[in-house]
Amino acid sequence: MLSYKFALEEVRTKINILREEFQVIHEYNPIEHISTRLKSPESILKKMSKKGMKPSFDQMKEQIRDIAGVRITCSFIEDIYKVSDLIQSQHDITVVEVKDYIKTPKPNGYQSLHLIVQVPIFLTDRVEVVYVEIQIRTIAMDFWASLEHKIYYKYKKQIPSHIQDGLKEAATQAALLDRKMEQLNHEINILKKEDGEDSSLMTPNEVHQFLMQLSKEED
Ligand code: 0O2
Repeated sequence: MLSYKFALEEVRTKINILREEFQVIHEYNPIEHISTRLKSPESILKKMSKKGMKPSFDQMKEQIRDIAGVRITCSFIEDIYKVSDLIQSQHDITVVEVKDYIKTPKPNGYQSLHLIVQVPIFLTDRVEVVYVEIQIRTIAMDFWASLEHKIYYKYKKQIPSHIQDGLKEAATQAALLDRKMEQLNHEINILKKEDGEDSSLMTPNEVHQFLMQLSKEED
């Protein structure tokens, strides 16, 4: 578990650097909150048995890819994709899989962008490559997922259909709220530009383009 703990620390540091750099360049912070968690051994074993896997260490390392989990809560949906691009462009991160539950929400309404990445951990005698799952979502998506998780995510019996419908409806409302806030933010940004505010600063999009360009030039 130590390697997973180190991997979490490494990814957390990377994200904090991106966050601070954004803040300095644009006086704008696309990340509201970062949290990390290590999956408990009980939860790992449960997941392995659910997947029909034998409890072997090698299989666990290869197939349970969310033992180290990072959750990033962003302000707006567009920030999710910016943060995702910036993480994916880091040289020592290998992106193994992207699960876009925002473009294609789960049938229960769950929305989030998941990146399954590999990060190298430099130990005293070797380099280990460790899987980390990075979940990126808005505050509204996080609100829904956290409460849904509390309400029934791991409920073992059949969920009554009116509760399923209610949660799906709540997910739709959360998605509408995200779109509304994003639209209001765009409108305010246009007004700010018209008023000449922020004229010396780059827009979040320009910052993103600039950082992507820098990372390409480093290649
Ligand atoms: P916990 O308690 O958060 O650790 P796969 O690896 O693709 O075979 P997996 O791992 O279920 O299957 O992948 P998926 O569906 O991308 O889900 C990974 C994690 O996303 C989950 O981890 C949850 O944290 C979160 N998640 C996925 N679906 C839902 C959902 O419907 N509701 C909520 N609240 N969270 C969800 P764990 O291990 O299932 O749970």
